[in-house]
Amino acid sequence: MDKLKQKKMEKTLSCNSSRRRFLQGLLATGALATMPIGLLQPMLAEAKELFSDADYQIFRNACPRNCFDSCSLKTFVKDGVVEFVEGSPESTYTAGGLCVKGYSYPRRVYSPDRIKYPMVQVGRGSGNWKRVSWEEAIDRIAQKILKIKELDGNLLGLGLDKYSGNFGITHYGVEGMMSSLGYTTRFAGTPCWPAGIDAQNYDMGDMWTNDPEDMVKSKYIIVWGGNPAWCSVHSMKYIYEARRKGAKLVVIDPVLTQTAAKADLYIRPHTSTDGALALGMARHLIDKGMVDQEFVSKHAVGFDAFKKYLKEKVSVEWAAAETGVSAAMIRHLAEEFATADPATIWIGYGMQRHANGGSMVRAIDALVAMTGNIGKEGGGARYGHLRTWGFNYNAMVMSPPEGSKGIVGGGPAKGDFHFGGDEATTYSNRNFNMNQAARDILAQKESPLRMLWVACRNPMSQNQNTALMKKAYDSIEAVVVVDQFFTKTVEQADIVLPHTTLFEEYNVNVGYWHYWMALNEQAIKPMYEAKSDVQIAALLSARMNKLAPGSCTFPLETDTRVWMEKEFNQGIHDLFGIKSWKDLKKGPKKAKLASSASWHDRKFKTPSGKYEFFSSLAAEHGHAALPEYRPKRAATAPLRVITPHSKFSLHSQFQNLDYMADFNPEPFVYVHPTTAAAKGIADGQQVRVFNSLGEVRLKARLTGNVPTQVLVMYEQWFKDSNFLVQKIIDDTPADMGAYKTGAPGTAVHDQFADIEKA
Ligand SMILES: Nc1nc2c(c(=O)[nH]1)N[C@H]1C(S)=C(S)[C@@H](COP(=O)(O)OP(=O)(O)OC[C@H]3O[C@@H](n4cnc5c(=O)[nH]c(N)nc54)[C@H](O)[C@@H]3O)O[C@H]1N2
Ligand SMILES: Nc1nc2c(c(=O)[nH]1)N[C@H]1C(S)=C(S)[C@@H](COP(=O)(O)OP(=O)(O)OC[C@H]3O[C@@H](n4cnc5c(=O)[nH]c(N)nc54)[C@H](O)[C@@H]3O)O[C@H]1N2
Ligand SMILES: [Mo]
Repeated sequence: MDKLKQKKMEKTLSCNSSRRRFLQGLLATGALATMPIGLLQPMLAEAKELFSDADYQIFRNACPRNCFDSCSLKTFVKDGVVEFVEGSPESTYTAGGLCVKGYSYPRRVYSPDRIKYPMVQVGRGSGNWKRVSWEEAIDRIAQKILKIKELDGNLLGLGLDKYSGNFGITHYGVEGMMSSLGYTTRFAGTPCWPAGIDAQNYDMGDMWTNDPEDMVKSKYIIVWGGNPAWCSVHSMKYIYEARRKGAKLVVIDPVLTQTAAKADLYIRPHTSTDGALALGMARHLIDKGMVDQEFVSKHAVGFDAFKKYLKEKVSVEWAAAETGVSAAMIRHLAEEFATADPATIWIGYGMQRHANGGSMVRAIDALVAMTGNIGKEGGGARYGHLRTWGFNYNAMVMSPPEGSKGIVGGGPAKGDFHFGGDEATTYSNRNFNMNQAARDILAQKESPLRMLWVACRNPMSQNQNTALMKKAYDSIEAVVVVDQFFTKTVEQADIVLPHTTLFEEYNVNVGYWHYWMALNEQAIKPMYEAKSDVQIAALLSARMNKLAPGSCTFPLETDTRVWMEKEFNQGIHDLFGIKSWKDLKKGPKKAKLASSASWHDRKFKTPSGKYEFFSSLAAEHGHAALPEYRPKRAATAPLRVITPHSKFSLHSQFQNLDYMADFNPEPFVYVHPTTAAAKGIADGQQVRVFNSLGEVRLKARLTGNVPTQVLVMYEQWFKDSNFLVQKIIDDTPADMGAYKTGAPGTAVHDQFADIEKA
């Protein structure tokens, strides 16, 4: 760190208590490994003396972001102000520490950039926002909804785009709000992990992962296309502990990530070729007779067919040519993996965001299965789970008003909890593909999408092909966004409604990686005029019924403690060993697991009840029945582009805060020096990254951490910046995802562009 930066850091460290604790937290947990701890240690010691628990009201909170770690927090409040946050010590997973984003929360609450009041934009994109009262904003929205019904005879012209802004259980009230108005248009699918979900469902009948805390028992850990050092910091301690006990860590990623930097062995395949790598390893294990015969004969079906496929179509040399990893290395890796017991593979979500992503996951699953590592503590094909999500989803399930019309004969839609009853067999919601939202919006001729409600979601930032998205939004008569900041989507809205932060409401959160549940208490009063999604829905309901009695069934109760009460059931209570959500006031709780291993009884949920190397269901859905290699997508421009997740942001969140700008002030495109030299590009030079969709202008950073044929930019939102990776990323789908999530995944890392000096 240079002198200037150090001076700045010293200054900011001493500026105020929340800032001070932010930095202190980072240092104490090493969440920001790049900081010179030695230099700041004295200030830390001084800071520590300034804080005593007795001076604070302490609340329980839960980070509701879409993240592996779903942390439980302790929030320190003085005079009604959140001064700082810490990780809960009671959760062995959070273990008292947070990530850099978590420690920045107080700044998020008190950021001067927060949306404070309902506002109306005069001319989308103009920035000409006028403050209006809640009453006026809600009245405008209600009038518009009634108008749509009058024009079309149904509400399919009203759409909801919601995803992962807040995974708190009462936020499903947003879906409930839509159902309570009638049959509407929904955006089905997820931009995140669908291809891998389907892959694991074909292989094992469900997505289910070992407890991450049992990685300490592993003897061999492969992190394959994931970057937990940034995206799951709390998992790293288990990996380190396993290594201390002698385990080997292998990272497979085209980019030399911070996780790769911690590995014993780093392997760099060409992007989109991991399937070939896994199959090449599998072929070698067959040649060497290093297969767990008991598992493949007793607990699996189709292994002989898989073996036949490997012998006929796959060789180690072929895999080497396809992946760029040497044949010797493929053999070595296969043998080490098969010999270690237990051995595990963490299948990253990044790896399956490819046109052949689901197939790659199936090939990797097969490798874990044939070595007998499925159902073992410390083993497993780790991907994710929803085993702790057995809530009632009352918030989501609302009856439509009498006489509502929707898609005739549509039947219940996938991912839509609102079905059952006679009417649902006659009418249903209309589903668009979330990952190709723009196409579906523009293609609709009947009941066109007239009004869009966006909550817990930032599509103009997170959806691909910005130009097409803009065109789709331009075709919508009214866009309402509920958010905390003036995001890229808010820029394209007519009305924005201010949302509370997690500290301003009650809620409860579980995870899709670990097995903990945490309560989120209201720690402070709502800031400015901010309201929660449920409060907004209740306001809308009241207004709708005033204007047109019986037009909305959403209840007027807005205390989310009452809502939470209705979400819990005996199953959840038993799983976590609690009697009520109130027990979580004592601290987060972990699910009682029969074993830390998923599939520990080897009773799979596939049609055969066994692990399916050969899946008839996959074939029925138009895929190969076997985990066959699916070639990579044909290039559409000279270089490959990867746009993964950053340490300093969670998608479009956090990087916009000034706390983060201090650490990471601007975006870069990371280019290999050889590629840069060929284009005459120097380090730090302004460049344009472009393809047929558009261009992104930013500075280049030259680094050998990326391969010669790959450009890397991180998907992030910098305040007051035009930077947006989606301008050059298209909406090509992944091969799988439609089965379990209602739409295929999106191939965001399977992209192409060129680069030149700007
Ligand atoms: N700090 C932070 N944490 C996060 C998030 C965040 O935005 N920031 N997001 C959260 C969410 S929603 C998710 S889904 C997860 C994502 O967690 P991860 O899956 O760990 O993260 P990604 O950044 O999507 O991708 C991981 C890696 O995949 C690599 N990759 C891309 N293509 C290929 C390929 O063809 N082969 C191989 N082997 N590797 C490839 C990329 O280079 C990248 O290093 O993290 C969660 N946690
Ligand atoms: N190029 C590229 N694109 C990607 C990815 C990639 O790796 N590369 N990753 C993909 C992945 S894995 C994911 S998960 C998606 C994420 O896609 P999104 O879920 O759209 O991502 P976020 O940027 O987190 O946007 C959430 C928004 O919700 C707001 N919000 C937060 N809390 C609340 C709340 O309580 N109520 C309401 N109403 N709003 C709230 C936040 O301020 C934020 O604007 O992006 C995908 N897009
Ligand atoms: Mo995600």
